[in-house]
Amino acid sequence: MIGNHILSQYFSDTASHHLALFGNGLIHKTYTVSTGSSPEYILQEVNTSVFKTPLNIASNLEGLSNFLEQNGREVFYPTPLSTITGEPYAIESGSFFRLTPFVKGTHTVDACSTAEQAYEASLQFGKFTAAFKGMDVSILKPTIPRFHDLSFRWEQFTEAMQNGNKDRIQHAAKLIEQIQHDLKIVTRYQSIVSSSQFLQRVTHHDTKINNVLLNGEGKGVCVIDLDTVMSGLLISDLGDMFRTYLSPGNEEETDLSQVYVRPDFYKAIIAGYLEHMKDQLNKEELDAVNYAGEFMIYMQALRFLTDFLNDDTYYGIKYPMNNYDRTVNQLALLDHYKAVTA
Ligand code: GN1
Ligand code: MG
Repeated sequence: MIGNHILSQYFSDTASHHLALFGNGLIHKTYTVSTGSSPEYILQEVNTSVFKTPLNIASNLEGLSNFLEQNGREVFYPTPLSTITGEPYAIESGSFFRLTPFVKGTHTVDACSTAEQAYEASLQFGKFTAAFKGMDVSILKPTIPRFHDLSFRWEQFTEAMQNGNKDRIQHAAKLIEQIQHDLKIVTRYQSIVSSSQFLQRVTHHDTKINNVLLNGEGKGVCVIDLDTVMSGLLISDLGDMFRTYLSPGNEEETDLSQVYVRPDFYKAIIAGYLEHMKDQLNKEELDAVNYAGEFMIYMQALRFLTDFLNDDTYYGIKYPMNNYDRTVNQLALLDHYKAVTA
């Protein structure tokens, strides 16, 4: 258990600070810090095998806040505090820790269970991106290189087909065929990235519902978890909301009768996103709204399948066929999605 030696890099007196493990995040280890009965800070140990350059995250956050300040704009999101010596992280035995204020009166949900929640979350992600209109996004550094680059994910899949586990390749023959059958999703991505009509904007890249803080009335307060904020495309943020809010069953669901698209949630995501973004999107981008869901659902199926073929080196698994089942799940969702948006 980490202890007060980390906190002492932030506070001169840590005698009354208590740490408790918090949440169920798969990537970072998270703790609450309190001196009384309610949490006052969130302490996170950054997973440096996923985020190999934590200083890029800090540099991006600084770039964002400089832009807001210089342009007299405001959008609220919690940002890490500096240590007593002015550093963005407390470093201990090579591990990086950061401390962020806990936003009082807020909570998160792990599943999107009403269309109102879908609307509230989507509105917050659109508001976040919209606040940075006009920013030179080339100053943002990649925190995970080529994270939502579908051509790169396709290359990784091709590589796994050559060097991956032979038995698994054989076992997954049907899924591989389905993936290959949809190659046009990759081709459309390639035409989008080479088109000058698709603007690079400040993009969150992890628009799951639990990355939005909600207040006691269930209204959205702000987005959190800014590690993957980088320059990116509309299809990433909108697409991952479609991928993760539309179906009542999530990506772990093996009962496929629970995996389908709720049309009212679909409308709510678009309405929420456009609330702040409608004036910024051009015709080509608006025409790609439906493609966004195909793009993200397909990319996730591809990533799960690639990891399965590579003997599960990236995603945590709970049982041997977990990544296989996740691929089946995402391909089923893709079929439903295509049918609803055709
Ligand atoms: C990972 O574990 P989580 O929810 O933070 C992944 C996302 C995937 C998601 C699929 C850094 O996110 O891109 O969509 O799993 N994040 C990273 O569950 O790879
Ligand atoms: Mg996350």
